[in-house]
Amino acid sequence: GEKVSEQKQTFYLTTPIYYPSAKLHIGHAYTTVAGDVIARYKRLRGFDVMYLTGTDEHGQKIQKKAQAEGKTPKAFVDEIVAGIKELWKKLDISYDDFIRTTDERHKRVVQKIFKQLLEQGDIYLGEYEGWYCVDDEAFFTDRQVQDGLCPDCGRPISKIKEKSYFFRMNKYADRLLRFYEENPGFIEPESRKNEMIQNFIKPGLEDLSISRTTFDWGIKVPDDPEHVVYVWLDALTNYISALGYGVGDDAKYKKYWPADVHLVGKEIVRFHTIYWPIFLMALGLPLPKKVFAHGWILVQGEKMSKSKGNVIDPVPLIERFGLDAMRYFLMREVPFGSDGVFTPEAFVERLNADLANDLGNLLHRTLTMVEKYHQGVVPEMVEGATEYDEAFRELALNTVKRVEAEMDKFQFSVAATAIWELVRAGNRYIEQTQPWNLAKDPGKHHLLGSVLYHLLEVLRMVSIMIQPFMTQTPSKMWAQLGLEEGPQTSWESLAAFGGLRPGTQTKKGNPIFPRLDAKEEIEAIYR
Ligand code: ME8
Repeated sequence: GEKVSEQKQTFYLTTPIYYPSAKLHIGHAYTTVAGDVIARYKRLRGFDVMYLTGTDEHGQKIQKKAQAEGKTPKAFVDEIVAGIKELWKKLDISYDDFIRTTDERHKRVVQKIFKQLLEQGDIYLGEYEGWYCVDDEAFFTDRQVQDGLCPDCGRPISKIKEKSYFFRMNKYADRLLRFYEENPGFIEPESRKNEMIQNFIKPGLEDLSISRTTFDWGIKVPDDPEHVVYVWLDALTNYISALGYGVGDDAKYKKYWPADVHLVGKEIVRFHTIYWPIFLMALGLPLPKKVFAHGWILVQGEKMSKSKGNVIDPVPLIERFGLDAMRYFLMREVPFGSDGVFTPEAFVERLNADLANDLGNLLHRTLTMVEKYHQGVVPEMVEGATEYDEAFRELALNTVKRVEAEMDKFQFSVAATAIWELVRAGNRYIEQTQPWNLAKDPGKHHLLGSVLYHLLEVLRMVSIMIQPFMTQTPSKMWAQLGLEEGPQTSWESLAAFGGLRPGTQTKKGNPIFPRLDAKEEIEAIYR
């Protein structure tokens, strides 16, 4: 048999499954890139990663949209899902599986779960009366609805009355509170937890309506085909149906569940930290280790959303500025957990400052000097060549530690900032050591070589650390630094300073991030 100690530690993470009701925008890209950054980082650290994304395809809204376009719901979603997969390809998203709620593998699990919960008495048949917003696929109480308008999107909302299956939520409220207490890291950021407790759990959880008879684009309730399962029980189950839970081959379920983290936008944290844990408790299954709620990307002060028509499409930005620029900006600009604003000005400014001036410049300057002063060959490092070396080396090694700590906390923007502090220190080190002056004195040639070595080695370390964020730049840097992917580009090689082998032939190329004409580029984005 296998030895447990030789098995890799697993890491299972998920994004929300998105509604394929329209083309996705930069907000969806934000969550999915963040997930990809985690997935890539964990793989680099030796984990056996399972990264899941997908689509939430049922419901009245999609049925109506399809009808309006004269298509069957399935044909309608198939087209959008194909576009979503294209987008993830353009963003280099390394997902391991893509679950669709229309997949047979998913439907079977939802029906099985429904049946079990009904037999157990957690679900009962009753009557639902209330407000339902088709656009948000959400139900609201009388108190929440004013002037017949949806409290979320502001559109007219209708009152409906129909037979419905209900889930007895409140039965699990105390257990849920105890779980929060015993698992302090379950909801992040912490402020979201208090919101859940004060606004939803403490006032008492209402029984949750989990079926509908007013439309039929959904998973049929077993033995009562007039009903389709209402969206959240269907949607949330994706996180285990994708692993084969409960039907046939459940090897993946056994291997990866419970999830290490569900990434979600803050507007759906309630469903993930109240409904989902309660469904799992009722099923007697372990709960996910963490739900991380990130903030919103705002445009002109408002949440970007399909219904407001203020969405930004990432594709033209990728095409004009490059994939790595897009990924870097998304992860660097906004602290994960807070809201952030997208503006063309900030975008172009960030690319010019961090990518062209800092990183691109450091690589290009360094390789130009190595070519000019050392025939393009990596020199030897000598101890104590300049008074700046030790601090520079220490900063490099400390940066590795900081990046590791921040990545483990999903603080991507802090991790990226730490890497860029090192890059800027590299440019400063050039000013401090003035290699061009050392070059004038033949007796100092070994000192000059050592300075260049420090710069090249830091560039190597940076190229390794940026891998989760950037998927194209590291190999471009390696080509110029004369490195091949392998031990010298592994995360483990960051443990000590000096992994770069003297004698390696570098190969200077064009600047990897040319400076942008800010005015022209900003205007181009506005167009
Ligand atoms: O809610 N800023 O799907 P959805 C940041 N199907 N993130 C944003 C964003 C923005 N402006 N806009 C969207 C659903 N997102 C359900 C989920 S899960 C079992 C079911 C991201 O298509 C963010 O992750 O409306 C948000 O939670 C998600 O897209 C909502 O996607």
